[in-house]
Amino acid sequence: MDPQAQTGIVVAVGSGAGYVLRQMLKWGRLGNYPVLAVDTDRYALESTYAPSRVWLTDDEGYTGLTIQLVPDEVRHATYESLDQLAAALRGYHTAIVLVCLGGATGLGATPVICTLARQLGLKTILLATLPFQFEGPVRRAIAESVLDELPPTADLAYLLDYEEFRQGQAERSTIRELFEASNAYLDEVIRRLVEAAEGFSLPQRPASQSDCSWLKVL
Ligand SMILES: Nc1nc2c(ncn2[C@@H]2O[C@H](COP(=O)(O)OP(=O)(O)OP(=O)(O)O)[C@@H](O)[C@H]2O)c(=O)[nH]1
Ligand SMILES: [Mg+2]
Repeated sequence: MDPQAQTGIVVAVGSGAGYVLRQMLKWGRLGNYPVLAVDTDRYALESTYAPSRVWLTDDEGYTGLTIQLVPDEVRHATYESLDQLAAALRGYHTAIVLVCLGGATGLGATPVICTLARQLGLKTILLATLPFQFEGPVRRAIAESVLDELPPTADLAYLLDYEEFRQGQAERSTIRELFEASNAYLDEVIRRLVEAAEGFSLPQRPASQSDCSWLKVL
């Protein structure tokens, strides 16, 4: 660990995690805690409004132009962006890495980013989500396919299965309400992880105090 490191950083990988981060920044309950957004999708990346952002792309801007990415292309683009990622992560003592699994970017980039963070001496805490059933079997299968290989790239890994989380929501919740509820839940979990990593309380308390029982340790 860097003896100079004063604080950790929250890292959102992929567009799903970026939407969560964007909402968290809007709520402002993290205060000025450092955040980093990482994505292949340039538009989604910019719309997070995160002060620190890394666009995963190769020299030709290839990934940002592709409509349907595959994880191997993303992994390649992540390796191409390693210097930028290292510059964004260096000097922090902890990385709290959020990935919403289901697409190619989170899947391809997260193991590379967690491995890099650990190599740089950051304690690396991974928080991954699994897609809702209504997103279709393909997304879920893609997400589940990395549940063995992803956790060992971090020091500590937590999983939120959206489908289990849905059981705790009102029966007739709309898709929009379910994503909003998961954003609020992840906001709270991340703030608790920050508080645990830092040993201090963030200034703003959440409106609701939901418990962490939907989380699994991987
Ligand atoms: N909490 C929350 N989760 C979301 C939101 N939007 C998407 N997700 C979740 O994020 C998962 C990944 O979504 P994508 O944005 O397609 O994934 P990606 O990592 O950017 O990958 P590609 O776009 O395929 O390169 C989805 O399957 C959803 O479960 C959101 O607004 N809030
Ligand atoms: Mg995306």
